[in-house]
Order: sequence, then structure tokens, then C-alpha cells
Amino acid sequence: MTTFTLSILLSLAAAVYCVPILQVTSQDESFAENYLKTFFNLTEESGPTVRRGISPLTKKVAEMQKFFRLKVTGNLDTDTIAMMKKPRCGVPDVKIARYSITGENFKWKTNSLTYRIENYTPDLTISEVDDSVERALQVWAKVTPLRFTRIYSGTADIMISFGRLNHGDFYPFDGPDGTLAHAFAPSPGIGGDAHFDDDETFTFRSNAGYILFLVAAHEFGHSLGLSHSTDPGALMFPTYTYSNPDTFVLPHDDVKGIQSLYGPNPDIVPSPGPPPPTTPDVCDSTMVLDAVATLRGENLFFKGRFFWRNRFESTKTEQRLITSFWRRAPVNIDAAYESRFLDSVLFFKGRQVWAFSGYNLVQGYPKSISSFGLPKTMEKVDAALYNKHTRKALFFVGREYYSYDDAKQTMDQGFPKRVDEIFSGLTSKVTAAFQYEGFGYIYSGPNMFEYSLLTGKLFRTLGNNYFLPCTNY
Ligand SMILES: [Ca+2]
Ligand SMILES: [Ca+2]
Ligand SMILES: [Ca+2]
Ligand SMILES: [Zn+2]
Ligand SMILES: [Zn+2]
Repeated sequence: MTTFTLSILLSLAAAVYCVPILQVTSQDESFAENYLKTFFNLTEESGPTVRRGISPLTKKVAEMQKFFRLKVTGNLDTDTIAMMKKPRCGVPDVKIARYSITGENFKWKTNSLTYRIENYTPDLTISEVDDSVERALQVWAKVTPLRFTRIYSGTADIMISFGRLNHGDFYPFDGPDGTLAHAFAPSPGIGGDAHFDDDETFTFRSNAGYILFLVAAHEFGHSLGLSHSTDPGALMFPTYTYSNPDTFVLPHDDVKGIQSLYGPNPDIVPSPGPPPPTTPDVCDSTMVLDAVATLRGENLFFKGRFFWRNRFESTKTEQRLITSFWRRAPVNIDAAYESRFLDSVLFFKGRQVWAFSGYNLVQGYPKSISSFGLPKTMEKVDAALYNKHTRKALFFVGREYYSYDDAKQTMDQGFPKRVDEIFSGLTSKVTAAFQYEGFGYIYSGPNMFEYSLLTGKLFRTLGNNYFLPCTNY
């Protein structure tokens, strides 16, 4: 487990830092081939016809890259291998022929379903397993007319079991990590059943191991007829991402999916709790970014639970959940910047600041923002900009800014000053900021201004989609 996590982190580090630390080895290649056979229906090369044109492997790599919204190259680059190595669900990402022949969705013909827990994992107590399963089913019941009844003997619609390696179907598990679980689409017999890989360490709500509730909620999506989603914020995205099980709310994409099969919950109470989280869309020109920062040559754009990363302004950007990279990071951040001194990216939220070196929280963090010399009464910073040339971090608060000497780790004297003293004409609130190729990019709501960092002169007024082009496909 530890070594696996480490290798994942290393390959992710290679991915996010855009430094090809890891070469793709021949081991990776055969791993990738297996992955594509399992999840993208790659079939053995056969006959002379495949020698002409694009190889089936290249085609499947491209298909996988498109599904995960990676840059589509058809090559097994380090980003692609890193994504393949993430722990995930065992259900394929492409609908295989037998699912599409009839052209109709697999769904249950009744809204009253039974479930049975056949056995238990030693990782959790019996009541923790019962509770995880029950809450995972309720995730779906809350937004549909589906109702679940537990039975203790006989055959239920949804039979739930833990097993290792060969466990009685034709889809053996793979030992620790890799595939975490799988489930079968609605139909009699094995249909609807959910199997969990007992070589994993499952957990109730701790940070170590895979949270059974989250894995089960995903699997039951399959049990009810959903396939994988390409929305990186969806529960039905194929890879596992930590989220707090106590505050989990089924995302919008999944609600839409399940309601297209079963309709909404007729018994909905007037205040059903927080609305389903949506995934921000770069094509929304009114979107206001939370924060923008650089990280080892990449630009990172934060919004809600997500960030986009890109290397060059015109290439395709990837959207990811913040917690899928920095598991212990906050979401809905206020500001961020890359500190050369700490060799870290810093996230500000409220009165606290987090520092991450690679994916790891730097020891001693989160700290209070007053430890940076900001006033103790300050409730938050609106934006932060790191100037590589002066090695100063500017903290924007309302219409004022502070200057922090990153090299000396002290606040400069004589601040705060008015923002328009440094950026001429800028009187609206700064909502996000970063430096890129010598320019200061200052966001104010959906607008963005390009300033010279040397003279403070405004060059251009741009939209916030300047670095995040809308590329619907
Ligand atoms: Ca069944
Ligand atoms: Ca496994
Ligand atoms: Ca902000
Ligand atoms: Zn799945
Ligand atoms: Zn199975």
C-alpha cells in the first residue's frame, strides 16, 4: 500500500510538474495494454488489416485520453500512465457491445429493491459496514422514487459481498489498489450485485484507506443502471477521489443521470439540504475564478472544488478536483501563489494558509494568515500574486494590498497601500491574480486585466477565458 501510493504520487508529481521525471517503461506499456483491454475493450490485434493505418492500441489510448479529458495524443505519456495507475472502479469505461445492442437503458422495472450484505470486511466493524451501505443507497434514494429494503436471507436484487482475486464471477480482483470494486447493471441474477475487493483497506471515515461509503455509493450507481461519467466532479467518474463522507452531496451530473432513468423523488421535503454541486464550465463567461497560481511552469486556475491546469495558453486544459491532487487541501479557496522560498504552492482560505510541497502538506501548516504579518483582525485575503523578479507576494484585500517579502519571509513596511497606486486605474476589487511571462494578470469578477509589473501600466482588458479557452467538443 505504502509503496504503491508512493509510486502514484511520484508519477502524479511528474504529471503536475510537467517534468518528465519518469520514463514510460516497458512494464508501463504492458500495464497500459491490460488497462485498455479491461476498461476500453481493447481486443487482441488480429490479422493483417490492423497493420494498415492507426494501431488499435493508439486508437484506444486516444479514446481513454478523451474520456479522462487528457490531452489526446494517442501516446502513452506520463500523464496518461499516471491516470491509469489511479485506484478506480472495475467497471469498463466504454459500453461493451452487449449493453448497447438493445439500445435501451438497463434499469430496474420496479422502484422497490432489496439488498443483502452477504459477508463483511475485517477492516470495519459490522455496524460501520451496515451504516456505510445504508447511507450509500440513500444517496440514490434521496433523489429518486427508489426505495431499498434490507433482507438477511435468500436472494436480494442487490447482493453485496467482499472478495479477493477470483471470487466467483469472471472478473477477478487484482490485489491491493488498482481495482477497488465492481458492480453489475440491473438484470436478474448477478445483475445489480456489488463486489468489493477485500485486498483493499476500507475505512469508515478516516483519511487512510478507501472510504467504503464513497466506493459503495459509486458501485450502487452501476447497480441501478448508470455507467461512468467523464465529468471529473461526478460520483460516477471512474477513479476514486476522497471527499468528506459526512458532508457528501450527490453531484448534479449524477442526479441528472439517475433521474433520467427513474425520475425525481416524489416525497421530496421542502428543504432537502444543500443543492447538488455542479462542475464549473470554462464556457461560462460570467464565471468568477477563486484564485490563480503558477506551479513549476503550469498555470492553475481554481474554482470551487476544482482546478484547471494548463501549460500553454492555447492547449487543452485539464479539469480536476482539488482533493484528487492535494488530498488535505481546502476547497473554495480565496487565494493562492507559488512560493519560491518554500518551494510550495500556498492556498489561502479564511484566516488560514496551507502550503503543499508536491502533494504533501508542509509540516506546521495550516497556519494563521497573521503568521505572515497580516493583521490579526483580517478575515481573509481576496487574491495573491507572486512576482518572480522582486520575489514579493502581493496580498490583495478589498481595495488595498500588502507586500510580503518571500525571500525574507517578512511583511514589508508601509503597507497596506491602495491597489491603484501600483496598478493604474484599478479601482474594482481584485478577485484573483498571478504573474505569467512578465505580466501581472489581475482578475476582477469575470474581467481580467493585463498589466506591466514594472511600470504598472495597463496593456489589455481580457476576459477570464483568455487562459481558459472554451473548447466544447
Ligand atoms: Ca442481483
Ligand atoms: Ca484491487
Ligand atoms: Ca479570490
Ligand atoms: Zn464504476
Ligand atoms: Zn465480482
